[in-house]
Amino acid sequence: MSLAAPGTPPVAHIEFGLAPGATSASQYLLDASLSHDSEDSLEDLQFQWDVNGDGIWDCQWTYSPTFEYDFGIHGTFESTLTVKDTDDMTNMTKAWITVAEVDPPTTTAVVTATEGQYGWLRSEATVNLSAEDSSGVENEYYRVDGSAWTEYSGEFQISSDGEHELEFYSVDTESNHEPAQEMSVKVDTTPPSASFVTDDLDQPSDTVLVEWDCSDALSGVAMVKLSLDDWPVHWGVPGIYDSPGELATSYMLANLDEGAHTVELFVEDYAGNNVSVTYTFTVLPGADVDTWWLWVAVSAALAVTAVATVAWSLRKRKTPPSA
Ligand SMILES: [Ca+2]
Ligand SMILES: [Ca+2]
Ligand SMILES: [Ca+2]
Ligand SMILES: [Ca+2]
Repeated sequence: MSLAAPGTPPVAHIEFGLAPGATSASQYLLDASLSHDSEDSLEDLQFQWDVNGDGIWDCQWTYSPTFEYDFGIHGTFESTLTVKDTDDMTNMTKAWITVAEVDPPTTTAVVTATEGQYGWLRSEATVNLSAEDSSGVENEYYRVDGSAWTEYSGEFQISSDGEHELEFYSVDTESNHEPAQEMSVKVDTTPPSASFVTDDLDQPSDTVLVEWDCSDALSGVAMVKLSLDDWPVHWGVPGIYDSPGELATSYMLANLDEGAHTVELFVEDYAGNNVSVTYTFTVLPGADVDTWWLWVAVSAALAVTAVATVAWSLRKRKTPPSA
């Protein structure tokens, strides 16, 4: 009877460092690739890890010599690696890993611009970022409307009209990444459009219906003011921003004096941009009798006549024929 020559146990070896692409100082890559065995090649060795030193294996036996682990908290951890060869002979080694700090920085964005209502800005927006961290801030990053991330090196501008998405985050000196924050930056530097629909230069009546069109493509029309000869005669506000009401698009001017009059339409959007348009017309001589009232008076007279006629006919029908 002969015994096979006994093999020797493998030699276990640990290397470690931050995992590639780590977003926290506690995300590590452990590497057992320098482990070896006299009889077996690296491919035939199996590995098992207890990275955080709590006495519980953090994985099953695996042929992969690398293992990613996130400690999640700061502290010093006793990491254990066990290596097994094809003879089921094992060996163990340890390493101590210190996670200094895991709290990400906190970044604040300050947007400076001329402000309107409901978050709308009517000027180019200037953005300043500032970040705080107990271990120190390494870098700040930002991007606008999903473009490539840019390293922050001082204030920057968002100038084009529109509802922009600003994102920003910082990384501390321990490689802890702050989750990106989002902020809406709404820029509207374009005034509303406004024009009168009524355009007759001469008006034969002292009652004039003035009609207009107005709109705003970005923040929306917030207010309409109509003035007659510099006196405000009509104010219109649509109300609640999210579900605005209808704005009037006409106004009846009555009892106008003969001669020239100017109406001014002033329209403002929610960002605070405004536009004014004017319309000048002349109430012709002899128009001081309001034709609308004249029409009412004539109609009333006709109605009275009609009622009187009906009453007279009914009365006549009820009268019995004379004997
Ligand atoms: Ca061996
Ligand atoms: Ca463990
Ligand atoms: Ca930190
Ligand atoms: Ca606008």
